[in-house]
Amino acid sequence: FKIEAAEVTLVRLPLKFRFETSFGVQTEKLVPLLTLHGEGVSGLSEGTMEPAPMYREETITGALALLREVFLPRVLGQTFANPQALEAALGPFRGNRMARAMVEMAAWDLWARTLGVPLGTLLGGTKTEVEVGVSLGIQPDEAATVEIVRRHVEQGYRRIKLKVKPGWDVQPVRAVREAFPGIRLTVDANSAYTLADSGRLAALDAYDLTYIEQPLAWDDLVDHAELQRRLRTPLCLDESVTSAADARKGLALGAGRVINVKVARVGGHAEARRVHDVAASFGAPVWCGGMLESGVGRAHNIHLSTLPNFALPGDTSSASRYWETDVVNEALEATDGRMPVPPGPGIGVTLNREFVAGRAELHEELRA
Ligand code: OSB
Ligand code: MG
Repeated sequence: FKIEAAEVTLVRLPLKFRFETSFGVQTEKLVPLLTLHGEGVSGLSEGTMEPAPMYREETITGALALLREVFLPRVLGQTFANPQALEAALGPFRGNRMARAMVEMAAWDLWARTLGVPLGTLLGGTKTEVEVGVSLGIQPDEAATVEIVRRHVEQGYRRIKLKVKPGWDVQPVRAVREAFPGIRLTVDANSAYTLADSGRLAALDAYDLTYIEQPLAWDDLVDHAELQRRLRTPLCLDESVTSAADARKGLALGAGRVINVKVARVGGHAEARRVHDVAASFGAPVWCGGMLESGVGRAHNIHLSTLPNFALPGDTSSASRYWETDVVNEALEATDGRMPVPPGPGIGVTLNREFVAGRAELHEELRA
């Protein structure tokens, strides 16, 4: 397929909830969107880098410059046999995986649409719906935590993940576990702890957590392996895994027993599938993480989650939790913790062009 033109759009969306994590508080989302045009169809993707390098090192400002000056010029006007060939064309570039993923993911959508096949099917997935949980931000107190968990358990979400940080960990977990003895419960620290906190983290062993997500540094595997030796609860790696090679090293070291796969963090769908396969070869389940995506990123996540070793519920909860109005026309809503795969070719959603145009803070068109 030939990539004839590209559009980069930046949209600001107000979040319906206040999302507090160990990084701080978030109340809106800046969404970079990429559309690739070619063969009479277009492919869509969403960048998951943030304005500031808090989660990982990439930023929206940096990504937009890279797309404009390096990555898009490398693919515009070119013809590729398949998305893997496009991935190889970007292969010489180091790091910046979220920015590269924008190009790669839009190419998968474009290619799937030219073939008239759902993206999940093209990736080798078979599910028609995927199990999802919810990621809940830090609440003001234990009563508010139990209350918000109750609301989401009642909606049928298959797993509750609580954000934690030093000084707010055992308290919410104990309160929630006492109120809901049977739920699948996890915590996510977003790298807020060090090995010196291993006693505090070991106290969480008493609450039957499915895993503790990314307790230690964003670029660490070695300390996670030491921590895993001190805990019964499995560790789940998020920030630390940017590739299938990282996944292999992390699982071989014993740095964790579960991997949160975020397609953009690892550079796109082809690498996400390799992470999925590596984890399967270790007998480790993966699940699909989220970055508060709009409907474009959410649809990509759902399609990726149709692969078989996405064996634990992901973070791709209903779009209506996040947005009053989404950037796509289709509703992406879970019922009883099951998210239907949007049918139709590619990622199965279409841009609400009028809404996006009205909200665009930047819009650029590029050609070869
Ligand atoms: O660590 O999984 C994370 C959101 C932004 C950055 C990092 C993370 C998250 C989430 C939210 O946990 C998941 C979602 O609802 O999309
Ligand atoms: Mg995480």
